[in-house]
Amino acid sequence: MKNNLYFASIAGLSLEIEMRNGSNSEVRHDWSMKEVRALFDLPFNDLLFQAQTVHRANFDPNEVQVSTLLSIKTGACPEDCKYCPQSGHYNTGLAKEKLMQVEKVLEKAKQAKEKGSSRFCMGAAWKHPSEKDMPYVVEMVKGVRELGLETCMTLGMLSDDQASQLADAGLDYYNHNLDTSPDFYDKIITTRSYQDRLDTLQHVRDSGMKICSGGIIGMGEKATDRIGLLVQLANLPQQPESVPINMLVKVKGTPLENVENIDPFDFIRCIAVARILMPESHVRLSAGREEMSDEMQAMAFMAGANSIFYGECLLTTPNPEAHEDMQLFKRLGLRPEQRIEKTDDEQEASLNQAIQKEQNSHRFYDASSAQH
Ligand code: SAM
Ligand code: DTB
Ligand code: SF4
Repeated sequence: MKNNLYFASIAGLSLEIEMRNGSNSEVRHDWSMKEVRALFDLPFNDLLFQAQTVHRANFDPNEVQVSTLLSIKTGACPEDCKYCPQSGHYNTGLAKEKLMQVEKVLEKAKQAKEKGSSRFCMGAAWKHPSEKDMPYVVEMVKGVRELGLETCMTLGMLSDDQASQLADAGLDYYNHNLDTSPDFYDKIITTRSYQDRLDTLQHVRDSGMKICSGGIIGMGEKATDRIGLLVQLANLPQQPESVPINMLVKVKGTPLENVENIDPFDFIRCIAVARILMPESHVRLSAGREEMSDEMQAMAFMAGANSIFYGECLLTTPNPEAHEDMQLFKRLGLRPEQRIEKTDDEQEASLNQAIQKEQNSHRFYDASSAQH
């Protein structure tokens, strides 16, 4: 196996990054703030090259996982997250809605599948689910699974027992974001602690479900807070399988409505560093795409993002229209990642296919062969 060594020297700190061609780069859980700062300080092109190299060692660089979101309970949330249009603490003019009926949720899931989504994410504006709501969300998970979609939920904090109930129902992913660094956290949320979030992630992990956890960039945080967030995520005992990187959607009526815009290149740097720190995770270019140009999104994919939310609405705010995304995919030669049901026989077949693909793979994307 051929190894490549890349050297970078920033502010007196030498970094030696080893890439093994054709195999996964190492997953580490001991990233220091200093090392991650050094990645952020790399010249933009060097950072993107490293991120692309890690991306290509672990994923098909032209495949993007596609998820659709649905708000199953909207607004009047008791939490005070300063970014959130659904918090009951701020007047954002949002129409509140009670928990959606199971049949309605399944109808929406069916539509998402018909549009080409492979995962259906259901979100509720709760501090945590109540016991009376659990049977309904369990029915939703079972129904969406029966449609052949991957399932994800984000319902706030979970107890051990609630995580087990969801895992038993077949929930694949639970989304619970760390949102920002431990230091900046209490400037953004006071009603639930960072430790509460880490505890929920542990309950999700213990139940056997996969974790989706990331954060928001552009809330007025400092560079060191972006580093702090990514270090927290990467150094979890097991890295999240899915890492949503949201760019703040500024909503009128929230305390963050007038926060300064983030430099788009700084946002791309966050994607690239997330890719390098969490080489085997799907990094999702999450909220905020409505404000991004096609070129900025293409750069995010180049930096290692390989998942998006698809469909004209996130939970309560707009997202690009589905046809716009498919046009962008076509222009960039990207393909939606197909869901693979992992029964033993199928898994073996997909493994053989993956090996075949590896044998035939080219290191760089050949645009001329993608014109079909
Ligand atoms: N209520 C649940 C919770 O917070 O755990 C689940 C839903 S909540 C809307 C899920 C995530 O959406 C938040 O953790 C936050 O990272 C993201 N989010 C909410 N409002 C946002 C905004 N205006 N811009 C970007 N991301 C946002
Ligand atoms: C995540 O990290 N981003 C999604 C999902 N997880 C649930 C939510 C984005 C919400 C953006 C604001 C809204 O539409 O209400
Ligand atoms: Fe509630 Fe979630 Fe919004 Fe926070 S982010 S206010 S917990 S819906």
